[in-house]
Parts: sequence; C-alpha cells; structure tokens
Amino acid sequence: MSLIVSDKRRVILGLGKTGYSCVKFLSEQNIPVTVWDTREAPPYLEQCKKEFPNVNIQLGELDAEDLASFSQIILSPGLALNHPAIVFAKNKGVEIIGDVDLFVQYNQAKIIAITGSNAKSTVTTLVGHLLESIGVKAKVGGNLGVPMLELLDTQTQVYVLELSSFQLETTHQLNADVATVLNVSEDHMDRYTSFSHYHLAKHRIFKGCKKMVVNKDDALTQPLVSDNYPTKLFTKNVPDINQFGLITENGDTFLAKGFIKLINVNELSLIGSHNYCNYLAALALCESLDYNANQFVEGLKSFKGLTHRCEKIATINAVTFIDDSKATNVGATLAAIDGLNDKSIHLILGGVGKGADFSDLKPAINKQVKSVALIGECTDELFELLKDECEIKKHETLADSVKWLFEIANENDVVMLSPACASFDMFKNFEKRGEAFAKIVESLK
Ligand code: UMA
Ligand code: ADP
Repeated sequence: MSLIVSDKRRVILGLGKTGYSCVKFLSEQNIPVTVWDTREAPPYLEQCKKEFPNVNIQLGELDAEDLASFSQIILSPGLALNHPAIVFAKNKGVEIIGDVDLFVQYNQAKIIAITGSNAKSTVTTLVGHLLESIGVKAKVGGNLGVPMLELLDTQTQVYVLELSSFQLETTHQLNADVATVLNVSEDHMDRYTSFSHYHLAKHRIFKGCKKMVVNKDDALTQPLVSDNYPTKLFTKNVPDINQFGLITENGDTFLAKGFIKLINVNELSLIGSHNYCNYLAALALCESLDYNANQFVEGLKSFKGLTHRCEKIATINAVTFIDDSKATNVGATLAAIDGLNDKSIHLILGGVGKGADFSDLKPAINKQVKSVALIGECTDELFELLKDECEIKKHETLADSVKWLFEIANENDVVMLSPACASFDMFKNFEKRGEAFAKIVESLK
C-alpha cells in the first residue's frame, strides 16, 4: 500500500461518519478527493457541502466504469467489498483501503486493537478507563463511535481502537502494539458468504502486530498466523502461571494472574462470568504494553460499564429488569443467560436476524428460561424453533411483551431484553430499543 501522495485520484465511498472523517482528514491536508454515497441524502451531505465546498460529491448507485477511473478507493465499513462495482474497480487495479489504513500512516502513538463478535465496546472502554486511571493519555474510538481519524492528535500516548470485521476487511497492515480477537461467534451472516469468511476478516487485526492477547477458552480467537509473537492468555477457568483467569475460594471469586489474586469480583460493577472475562482481557491488554496488572485495581473498581449491556435498570415487586439491548447476536444472548445462571429468566427475543442460525439458543432456553416473549421480524422463525422449550408468545409491541412477562414473573425472577437480533425493524438503533424498554418498565411502577 502506498503512502498518501498527491498524484492519486481518490474516491471516498460513503458519506456517513467514516466517510466524512476521511473527507475532513484529507481536505485539511489539501489532498483533493471525490466522495460518493449510494444514498440520495447521506447523513453528512449538508455538512460536507458547507465545510468543504471544493469536494466533488456524487450520489446514487455506484457506476463500475466511473469507479475504475480512480486510482484509490477509501471504503466506508457500511459498504461491502463484494459490491459488483467495487469488485470491477479492484480487478482493474484500483487500490482499496479503509480509514484504518489512513490512520496507521499518520499515527505516532501506541495502538491497542480490539475486535471480537461481542464485548468489543465494553473492553475498549474499560482499557481506556484503566489506562487513564494511572495517568496514561489514552483515547478510545473506532467502531465504538468516534471515527479513528478524528482521534489523531499529538498528545495521545495510546489509542484504544474497537474494530469491526467490516473495518478490518479493508485494513492491510495495522501494526498494533497489541491486538486481540476477544471471541468469535456468528454475526453479520447477511454480509458474509460463510462463517469462515467472517472469521478471517476478524483475524486481519493481527497483521503486523507486536503482541497478542488470546482467549484460551475460544479456539477461534487463536491467531491463524505463526504463533511466535509474545502472547498473553485469559480464561474463565483457573489460570496457569502468567495467565489471567478466575480463582474461586470459599465461595468467593477473584480475578487473578497466575496464582495471585487481584480483586474479588464482588468489588466490580459488571456481573456474569462473561464480564469477568472482559476484565481479564482488559488487564492482559494493558500488561502487554508493559504496565502491571496490580496498578489497575482502583480502575477496575471504578469502571461502571456501558448502558444497554446486561444493565440492571429496576426492581419492581422483587422482579429484576435487565436491559441487554446491545445483544444483537446469539452469542451475546447466550452469554447474558449464562451470566444469570442462578436465576429464572423471562426473555424478550426478536428483531432483525441478520441471517443468523438461532438453534444454539435452544438448549440454553430449555435449561434456564421460563418464558419467551417474541417481537419483530424474526418472530415466526423463533416461535417455530422454541415453541417446545418454554412458555412462548408472539407480541406486536415491546410494551405488550414486557407487560406479559411481568404478569407471569414470580418474586426473584428476571425479565431481560436480550433479543439476539438487531433493532432496525422497530427502532432506530439498539440504544432507542433499550430506552423504550426502560420507559415501559418505568410505567409498571
Ligand atoms: N450506506 C449506504 N450507501 C453508502 C454508504 C453507506 O447505503 O454509500 C449505508 C450502509 O449500508 C450502512 C449505513 O449506510 O447501513 C452506514 O454505513 P457507513 O459506512 O456510512 O457507516 P458510518 O456512519 O461511517 O459508521 C461506521 C460504522 N457503521 C457500520 O459499520 C455500519 C459505525 O459502527 C462506527 O461507529 C463508525 O463507522 C465509526 O467508526 C456502527 C455499527 O453498527 C455502530 N457497526 C457494526 C456493529 O457494531 O455490529 C459493524
Ligand atoms: P460489541 O461492541 O462487540 O457489540 P459490547 O460490549 O457492546 O460488544 O456488548 C455487546 C453484547 O455482548 C452485550 O449484550 C453484552 O452483554 C454481551 N457481552 C459482553 N461481554 C461478552 C462476552 N465476553 N461474551 C459474549 N457476550 C458478551
């Protein structure tokens, strides 16, 4: 991949957050660009016209011949590499990169790079919090929300980047100081031709990395490249020497490094063994930058977690309500159910399935879930799959589903929104779905 030089004809595809950050970044360096979005009114259209009037903007379906006339495409994550016009341009020799490649060319600080099917946002935010808790100037971003080019400055010591498989598809050489794939389970099957295609995209995070963090319990997180890199392991189980894991003694569970107990999980805000793994992964990532896990005990205690991820929002008549709206795939919902292993659960499931195979839900629901309320696009598919596993009912609205579950829940039970699906059929995004859930719960008081 070549460095930014001025003889290229560049086109940025997409004028959402990423596309606009690329327009801004390149324009500020007087590098001419065209930006092209297939939508008639992409989110940053007006802002782009106003702030960068010299940028050539094209709207509407991509034209293969036109695209092939550029020398470089800077692709937004929302557009797939297998779009026919993009494939055509690539075959004609057009270079295709993403915002990560641009970021890497300009970055001077350390990079902690984090991907996985689930827990990316939690671990990225936690690592940022831990580093700041000991005075390191760290910035978090990427798929988390703020495009990484907007993070670049001269003061930051460490960038903690959450990277999606979409972003990694166009990443050639990340050169992270430490990289990890936290876990791998099915997601975005509407975009990938196979699970292995998705798995391979995730593993591009290791390209050029100096150190790795690997989930010992998930073979799919282990690097596909040669394993001569310094590697730290984390596990839900008792750790071997120098690994991060959990030690249980006299009914108390501790985060531990080897046989050294670091902190009792009772002192932490996040619940469930999946979240304990997230703390362990974050510690392993920080230690890979040559900090010491012991330095982070106060930071572990003060991390409050992110909203809509297994968040306890209310207790009414001794029934606990949990908002796990961010559970947009089967793996996340299974982790949430598993994390509540001593509770009877009433679960709200459904939404946009993204081509997922839901069958892994069956045994967990049979074992631990008393009733399921179904909403959204996947209702019929989920009903057919789960109708013999527990009490189950289809609902038109989220409000109806919450009210029904509250009626049948007993004292000490849990009503949880952990839908295993995306929200776009009924809500703008997972945040709006979680907020709607909280409002409905509030109305039950
Ligand atoms: N789109 C078009 N035509 C275009 C360009 C985009 O129809 O020409 C559509 C895409 O199909 C998509 C939407 O517009 O439905 C947004 O795409 P985008 O590439 O413009 O997205 P950005 O606004 O740049 O936001 C992206 C990430 N979005 C996606 O990957 C879809 C954001 O992650 C990320 O926070 C942001 O860059 C900054 O890095 C969001 C996301 O949903 C949260 N990520 C997926 C996930 O977490 O599961 C991967
Ligand atoms: P991502 O950014 O990868 O979507 P989040 O931290 O936003 O990750 O969490 C997404 C969902 O995954 C939430 O429902 C959360 O409860 C669940 N989750 C969190 N940690 C894990 C884990 N270690 N394994 C599986 N699911 C998890």
